[in-house]
Amino acid sequence: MFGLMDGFLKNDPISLQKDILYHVEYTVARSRFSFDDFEAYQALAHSVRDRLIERSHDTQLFFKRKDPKRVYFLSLEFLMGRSLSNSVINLGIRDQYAEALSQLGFEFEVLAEQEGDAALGNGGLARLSACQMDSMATLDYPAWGYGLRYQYGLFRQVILDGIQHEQPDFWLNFGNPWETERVHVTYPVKFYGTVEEEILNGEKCNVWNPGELVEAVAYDNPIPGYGTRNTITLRLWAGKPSDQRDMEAFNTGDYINALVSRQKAENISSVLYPDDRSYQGKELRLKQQYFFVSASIQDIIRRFKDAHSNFDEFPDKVALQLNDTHPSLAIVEVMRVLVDEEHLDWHKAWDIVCKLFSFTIHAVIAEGLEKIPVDLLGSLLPRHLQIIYDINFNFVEELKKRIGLDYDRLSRMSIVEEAAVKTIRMANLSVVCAHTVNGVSTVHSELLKTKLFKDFYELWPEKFQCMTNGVTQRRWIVVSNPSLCALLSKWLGTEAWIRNVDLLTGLREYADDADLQQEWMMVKKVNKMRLAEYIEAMSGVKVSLDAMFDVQTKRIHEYKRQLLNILGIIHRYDCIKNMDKSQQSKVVPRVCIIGGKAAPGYEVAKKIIKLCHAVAEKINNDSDVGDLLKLVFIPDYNVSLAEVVIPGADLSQHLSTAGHEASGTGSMKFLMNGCLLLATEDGSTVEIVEEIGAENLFLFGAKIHEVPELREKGPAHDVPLQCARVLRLIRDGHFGFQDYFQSLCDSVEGEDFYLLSSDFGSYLEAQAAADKAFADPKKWTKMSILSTAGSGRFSSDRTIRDYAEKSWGIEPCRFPSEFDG
Ligand code: KOT
Repeated sequence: MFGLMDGFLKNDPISLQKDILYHVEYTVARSRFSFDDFEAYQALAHSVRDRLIERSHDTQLFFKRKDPKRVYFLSLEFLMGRSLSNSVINLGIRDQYAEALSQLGFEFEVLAEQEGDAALGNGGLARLSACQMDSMATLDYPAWGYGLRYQYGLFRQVILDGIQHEQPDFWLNFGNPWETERVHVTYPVKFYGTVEEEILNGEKCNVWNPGELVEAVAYDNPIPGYGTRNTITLRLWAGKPSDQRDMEAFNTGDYINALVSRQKAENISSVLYPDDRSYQGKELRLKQQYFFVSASIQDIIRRFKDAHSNFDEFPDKVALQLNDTHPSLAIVEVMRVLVDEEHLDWHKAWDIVCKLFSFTIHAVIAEGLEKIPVDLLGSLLPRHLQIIYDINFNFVEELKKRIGLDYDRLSRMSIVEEAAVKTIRMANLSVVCAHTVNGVSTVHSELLKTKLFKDFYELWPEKFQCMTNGVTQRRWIVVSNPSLCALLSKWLGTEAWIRNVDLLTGLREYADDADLQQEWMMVKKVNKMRLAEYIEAMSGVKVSLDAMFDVQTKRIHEYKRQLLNILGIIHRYDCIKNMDKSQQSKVVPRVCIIGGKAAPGYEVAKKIIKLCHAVAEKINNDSDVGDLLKLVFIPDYNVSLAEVVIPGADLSQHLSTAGHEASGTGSMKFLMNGCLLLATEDGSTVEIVEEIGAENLFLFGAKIHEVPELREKGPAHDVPLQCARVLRLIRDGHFGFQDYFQSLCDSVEGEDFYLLSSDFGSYLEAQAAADKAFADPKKWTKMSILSTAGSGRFSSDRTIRDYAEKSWGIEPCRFPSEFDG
């Protein structure tokens, strides 16, 4: 007999084939006798989606029955990339699908390439959210992700003559098979208008009469765990015109304007802001923040009220995670709902709200903290501004009792900044309310305590925690590096490391084993071949597989110092040019690979991209240099490209000026893939050194505590000769565009805020050490094995356990099933 606990859908290759053909015929509406790769991908994706939906129903029903405390992860950005391979691997049915497809005459890998990236985020913060969702599902936590369903994701980067151009990312044009539109899950979101005091049941209360109403519609994206039936949901909101308001407008006869205003509603969720860290006080951005916060909070409260009637229990059932300050209006929104709509007493409501939130900061410097102009907030969300003032009043009164009338400190800690433009400090609001505040690496968390939030730390030391970032080994090894995955399972004698990555330490005992080394090098070679093929197809540059593949891929930022890398490459080029043949024969050949997007308005970053292209043009066409040095820029770097680039890298560079990178997560992905790091002692690198030992990577540069003094020395400090020579080559026009590049050179020889010149010598030494190690394959391979072996601590599984235990207070809630792998 068929039991309700059995899955409805079968996963043997024949059943999968039947399902794929069903979707070809009835979902994609093509003949099952004739369909192309893209149509096959669509049908395949729909058949996978069916299985995800089944599991997510089971998971939700189970959660409902158990009613555990849930965590709601609020983030304005999720950088999910592709879903197909990740889903079938987590479901444990990749091989069955591959077989089913091959009998139909298709190759799984080829179809997987048909999928576009879901790029609903900028960089580190957004990809971290995606990794954390994977870990929350895998570890069976009762979790939800909430965000915005942008119609246009992060811009596509197109390079013309070395200059970055931005083009829209029409990612939804061909439909998105992974999401389900929940037409019945909609909430009204209010904007503008006025607040009136009214008497209700003899009590004074504030009533917000909005000037604009927009409907939020839910789109659910299933996130399957690995080795479990649990499948959680990432719920993304899209703006839709509110019929209620529209009918009024249409009835007044203003047909055109009524239609235009419908369009405006959709604009709210239309575009992702492409700058990850500057706040320009844009109204649309604030609207986006409130829109997603309001819909999410309504949804969360609705779910709570389905099972509970007393808000005293709210903090026992709900944990709210703020991913940076972007969702921090949630604090104010919950206060508003509890006080104005649920009619709780202010102090009781505040007491509840303070038990709900944990707050993660990703910024490093005070200028990175979000501030919202009071005028803007007051016009868009008049009631929220009142509530913030009230929160601040109570806080400052409390503070005076604790610290006395230290006005400087009081004004630094105030949520309201009384400057020329009066603003709300969202980070202060979040620290005041959250029960835990965390940084994303040990050094960053210390920095928060000693610099950014020193005043708050002294007041509430117990709030401050460290949750070092991590990345998911499912995507960053199993999906993107199948050869390494197979090798790891073989040598560890188990696949258990995919759920318990600490087992990778078991590799250490074989680090000198000649057989493992041999196989390890083969795996790297396979991955380098894949990357080399991509490079040739994309740029026409042929690269030698014997060369060291040296990669720096990340957003282009001055503090990340791609410029230092390029100056180093010019130095290498200059050295090779000045060598005789016998000296040249000793040079370790390099393929330097740089990739990343610059924010559209970030002129300096765009100049760095142009310089990279100009230098590449010169080097790659110089027959004196040949295979000894190549430089390629990979345009439009995104998650799916990272899946090709990272496994193929021998060396990766993480060059941030010490004290500027909160954590860095790219380095963790490279580390897992046995790529050696060349890095400054910044962010999470400090912890990587603790795990793998300083002898297994190439460290260089000023340390965090040395930076202020070096900066003090300022423009007067000596530019080392080697650096000066490289800058002279640029200034003299060796790479063309002489005038255009002068300002980049000035920045190094002038203020040198990011300390390129003072770190240059030590950077070259680290590069020389890397060359030397690469020339000794046994040594290099051992270092590479030890890198992977020591990467366990940087799994997002560990990060999520940290959050669950130290901050959210939640327990796993695993669907009991014979199917749970
Ligand atoms: C966002 C807003 C203000 C300031 C900084 C940010 C920010 C920081 N966005 N992304 N990040 C990166 O977040 C990653 C995940 O924590 C870190 O690894 C990385 O160091 C940050 O730069």
